[in-house]
Order: sequence, then structure tokens, then C-alpha cells
Amino acid sequence: MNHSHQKVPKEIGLDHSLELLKEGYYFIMNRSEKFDSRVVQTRLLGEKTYCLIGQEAAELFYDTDKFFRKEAAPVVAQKTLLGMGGVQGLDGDEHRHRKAMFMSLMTKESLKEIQSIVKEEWTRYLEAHEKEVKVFEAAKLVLARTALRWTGVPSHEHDADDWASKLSPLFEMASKVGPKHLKSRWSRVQLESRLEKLVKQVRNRSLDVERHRAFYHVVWHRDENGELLDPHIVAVEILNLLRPIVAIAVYLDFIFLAINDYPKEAELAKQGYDERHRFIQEVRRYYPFFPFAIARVKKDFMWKGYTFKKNTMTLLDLYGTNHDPELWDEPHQFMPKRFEKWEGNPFDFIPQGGGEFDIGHRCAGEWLTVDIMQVTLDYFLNHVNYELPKQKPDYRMNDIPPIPGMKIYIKH
Ligand code: HEM
Ligand code: MYR
Repeated sequence: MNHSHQKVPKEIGLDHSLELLKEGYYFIMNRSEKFDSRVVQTRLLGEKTYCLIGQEAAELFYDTDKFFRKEAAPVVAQKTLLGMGGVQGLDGDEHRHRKAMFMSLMTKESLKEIQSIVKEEWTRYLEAHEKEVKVFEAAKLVLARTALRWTGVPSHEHDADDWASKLSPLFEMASKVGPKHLKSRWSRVQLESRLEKLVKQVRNRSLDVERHRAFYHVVWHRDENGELLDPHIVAVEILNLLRPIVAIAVYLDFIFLAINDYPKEAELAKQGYDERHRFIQEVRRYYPFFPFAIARVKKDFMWKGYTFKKNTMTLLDLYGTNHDPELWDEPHQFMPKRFEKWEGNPFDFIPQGGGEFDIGHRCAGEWLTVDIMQVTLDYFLNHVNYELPKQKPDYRMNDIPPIPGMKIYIKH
């Protein structure tokens, strides 16, 4: 290998944001193949950007000596998906402290509880609805109800629709342009202001909320200096729980697509927890969802002979790493069985980010996501009488995130 100073292979041109919209989840893979390199330089949203792909690149990306997160994500993502001032944009001690708050919510008991809530909500939903169920629409509502109950955010039974309709644009429309993008921003403005009011009411004791739940916990959380969080930050962090729980609807839709397209694998998944777990892992590996994680170079450094320049925006390709032929046999085949042998490396299978939960920025909700997928799959495969009508579901690799739009018929 050549370890002399080299420039990162660079795609010429003023800006490639339009190609990102066109190529979607293939954007980084395409460039990596073209330049035969695990790191390439391009320009996105008017900024010089490095794109990384693969296990070694993921190890590099999660090295906190080399990359930071403060204001790393583009403003368009902060105003929609992420919010401003939340855990995703923190570094060092401040990040560790805030992340510990999130991880403390993910106890065995609380994960057990959310599984029983989601099962109850599915049952309630199916009892109240007619034969045809659109999985994504149903799941968003079921998950919004689940998220509100589990976090203890005060809401009424009949508000769930409204919460769902404002939470989903945060992830469904963040990457869109035009009116949809504005809808995503406006939803965030409305939700943050609604939550801020609730935070203030809890703090001045005019509103009582359940003490063992996430909302209470975050409202009274003290930062590393012993200070309460600003009410706006509380709102952002509560949305960092509510939004992604509703976003699991995308994975549930993909579960039914996989059942439809791979009936033999689905039959196997009926057998037990482990079979279902492998099915779910493969759903998270195979289908595209969160395209890439975003950070910035902390200080100039060298990697494999390439010079990385301070402050440069850097994307780690999550989809591409999950389909890297160096890591996965026949990466474009749906094969749950492959997870029999997977050794649990934190950098090769990274649908929800890589590295460590506590020190790094790996998704705080990964266990919760897998648990909700597990109970839902078990519930539908083993406890609900339904059929998949003939349908030609499809999704596009440049729709971020893609939504296959599965339908099922319930036999009551
Ligand atoms: C971070 C994906 C569900 C809470 C992340 C990251 C990804 C991700 C890619 C960023 C990793 C990085 O920056 O390096 C997903 C996907 C989900 C999901 C695909 C499926 C729906 C959840 C759930 C929760 C959650 C259910 C909470 C209940 C978080 C939080 C962070 C995060 C708090 C920030 C962690 C940090 O910056 O330290 N997620 N996530 N996510 N996720 Fe998730
Ligand atoms: C979450 O809500 O945190 C979990 C899943 C969200 C996936 C959303 C994918 C859309 C990313 C849009 C980024 C916009 C960057 C310009």
C-alpha cells in the first residue's frame, strides 16, 4: 500500500446534490466503485464532502479523536429530522452525559414494557379496523400511540392521529424539496412548541406526569454542570424518542415486503425467536433506510496515505457498508441465514450507525427497534389471521426513506 501523501480521489464539478437526489442510496457506492476507493471527495450542498464506505472506514469515522459532531449535519437536516441542540450534535463529556440519559431509558424492563404496549396497540388497531390494512399508515398510528404511552408525554387517546401526522414528516419529508420539506420544518416548529409548553407546566407543577417515564426523566435531567436542560432542548430530545419510534413504521412496512417476496424465509421465521431475529437483522441490512451518518474532520490527519482536512463534512455510507461485497456474501440477496454466522462486529453491520452506544453516536434506540420488530413479526406470523393480497409493491432507491406501501387483509 502506498503511504505517501495523496489527495483523496476527487469528483470534479461544482456540486453533486442533484446526483444525490437521483442516485439516492447508490450515490456513495457508485463513486467508490468509479474511483476504486473507500474514500472519495465530492461536493454536496455547496460544501466539500468526504464519503466513506466499509468496515475500516467505519472504524475511522467513529474515532472521536478524528471526527466531531458539533453542527456537523447540514442545516436542512437540523431543521427537520434532528432539531438543534440535541444529542446528535454533541461531543466529548457533554455527549457522554446526554447519551447516558438516553441509554438509561433502555433498561430490560422498559424494553419489555414497550413490547407489550405495541402488542396491545396492534390488537386495538386491528379490532377497530376493516379488512384492508395499509401497513405503513397503520404502523405509524400504532407506534405513535406506543411512543406517547411509553414516554409518558401527556396526550389524549384521540390526539394520536395528530401526533402521528406531525411526527412522520420529520423523517418522511426531511430529504424532500419544496412543499414537503416545508411541511417537515413546520411540523418540527409545532411539535417543539407543544412540547416546550408541557415541559414548563411540569416544571411549575401545573401538570402532573408519571414519574417513572422518559418525559419526566428528561424534564428533570441535569447536565454535566448540574443544570436543568433548556425547555427547547428537552423538546428536541423528547422528539428524538417519539420521532424514531414512529419511524420504525418504515421497517415494519419492509417486514411485510420481505414476507411477500421471501415466503420461505417468512415460514422459517414462524418457528422461534432466533429465526425471527435473523429475519429482522436481514431486513435491517438488506433494505435501505438511514442513508449515511454525518460528522466533520476534527484536525488534519492521514489515513491510508490520504490527507483529511480539518472541518470537512464526512458521510459514512450505512447502506453501502451493509452491502459491501468485502463483508457480505451475495450482498444483494435476502438471506437471513447469514446472521447465524455473524459475530456481532460493531462496524460491519451498521443500519443504525456503528461503534459504541455510550461513547459514540451509535443509535440509542437500536435494541428498542429490534424488539418492536420482533414482537410485531411474531404477532402477525403467529397470532393474526391475515393474507397478503396480490400486489406489486415497489420502492425507489432514490426515495429517502423509501416506503413500499404494503397492504394486508385481516380475516376477522
Ligand atoms: C442515532 C438510525 C430508531 C434514537 C441514530 C443514527 C442512525 C440511526 C443512523 C446515527 C448514528 C451516527 O450518527 O453515527 C435509526 C434507524 C431507526 C432508529 C434506522 C429505525 C427506526 C431509533 C429509536 C430511537 C432512536 C427507536 C429511540 C427511541 C436515536 C438517538 C440517536 C440516534 C437518540 C442519537 C445518538 C447519538 O448521537 O449519540 N439512529 N434509528 N433511534 N437514534 Fe436512531
Ligand atoms: C430517526 O427518525 O432518527 C430514524 C430514522 C430516520 C431515517 C430518515 C432518513 C432521512 C434522512 C434525511 C436526511 C436529510 C439530509 C439532507
